[in-house]
Amino acid sequence: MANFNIVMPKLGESIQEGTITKWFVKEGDTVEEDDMLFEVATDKVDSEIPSPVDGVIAKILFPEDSLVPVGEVLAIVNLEGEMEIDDSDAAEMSAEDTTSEEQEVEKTESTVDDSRKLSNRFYSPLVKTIAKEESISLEELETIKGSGANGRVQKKDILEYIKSRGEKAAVKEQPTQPDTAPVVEKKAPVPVSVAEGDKLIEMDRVRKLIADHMVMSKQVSPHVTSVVEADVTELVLWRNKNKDAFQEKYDDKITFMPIFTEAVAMALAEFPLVNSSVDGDKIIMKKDINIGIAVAKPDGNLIVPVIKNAEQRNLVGLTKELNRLANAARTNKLDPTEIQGGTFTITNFGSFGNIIGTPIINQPQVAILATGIIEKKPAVLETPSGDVIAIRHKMYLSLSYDHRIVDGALGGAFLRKIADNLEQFDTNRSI
Ligand code: CO6
Repeated sequence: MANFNIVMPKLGESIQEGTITKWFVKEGDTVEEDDMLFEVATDKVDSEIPSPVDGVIAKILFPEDSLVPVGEVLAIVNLEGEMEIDDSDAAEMSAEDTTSEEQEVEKTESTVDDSRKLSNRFYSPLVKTIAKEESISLEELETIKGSGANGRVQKKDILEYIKSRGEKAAVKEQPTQPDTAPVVEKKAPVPVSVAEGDKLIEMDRVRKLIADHMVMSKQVSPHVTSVVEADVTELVLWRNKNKDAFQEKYDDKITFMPIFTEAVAMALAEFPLVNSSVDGDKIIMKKDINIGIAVAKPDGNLIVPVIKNAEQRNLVGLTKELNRLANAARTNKLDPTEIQGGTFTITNFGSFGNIIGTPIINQPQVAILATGIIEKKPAVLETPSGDVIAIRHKMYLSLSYDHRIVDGALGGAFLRKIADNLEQFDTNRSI
């Protein structure tokens, strides 16, 4: 019987497991290639996974909310449209379908690779690798209580076991390398009373991640925010004049964001200390200029895809990449690599008609720019024949920066440079 195993995909270099947050199919459903099967969430990103084949869902092996290692079989699709499956088929296909990297893990495994001989429990390659690294014997592994389907030992189970084993034994260990991720002390929450009629909303996983990330950033970096006003009349007139032609020529819309991004990339090249991260007592000045763009998602959450090497792209390239990433972000189609490696972030408060904002730094970066709404305003212009009042397009730009390494002089000069780049936009540019 021809079965095809659907396995947990590898969603990024460092990602070893994912949580199935939603099944779009159930056992017995007929699927066609590219029909969405399930949604998977990792620490980095959520993705919807399509079926690579046509067939019938013969078996779903993990329910929603299961945390599953990469390469593990999640479901079996019968390619001949039958519902019955034979367990030996599944086991066979499962072994064949593991990636070569995982097969390598299995091959090099010596401490626990005979797991099936002692009991019927199955251990994933990830669990076996951790067991090996921690010198946990098969007998010891058998004693760990598993929280997965059918009592399967998951990564969190073995990690918890290792932690409690360490505490019990009170072993004095050699100090390890300091973790570069900032350690944040959790404060006791302020007690909250719930009155009749109040509505309780459980935060979803991404909201919790955002909340933790924001609290961590405020605790790690002393934030300072500076603000400038920029007269962007020339670039607004240029954009409005070229908007339709751009759409026609490149089949894409040009907004102000790519122009802001270009101005920021140019300024970062001149002020490389703003394009840095802090690691303990060291400053890591980044070679690449990778600009993250905060994108508001329809579900109310926020994600920051990254335009890599922004300083090497022209306005057309920045526009296309920004639109592509924003669309992928809104439809949960971002690849995890597309939200990694940012060295600076821009958040457009103008999207909500706001004039100004004090954004929170996206760690481990050291600065973030907020762009306010462009508005027409009366302004005083100095001319050879005296001052005049004119209607100009103006906006506020605010920069929050990490005072550990960026002082007011640097932060202020960098911010002014962005404003200058926008004010000096070359209106003779062709698209
Ligand atoms: N001024 C004037 N007009 C604007 C502005 C400003 N600042 N921003 C957008 N627009 C206009 C834009 O030009 C479009 O008009 P037309 O071109 O004439 O059609 C229109 O508003 C809609 O723009 P759209 O949002 O579609 O595209 P844009 O390229 O400007 O922005 C985006 C792309 C992905 C940034 C945006 O869609 C978005 O998601 N914005 C929300 C960003 C956000 O949530 N920020 C707060 C997050 S909290 O910062 C935070 C990181 C943490 C600390």
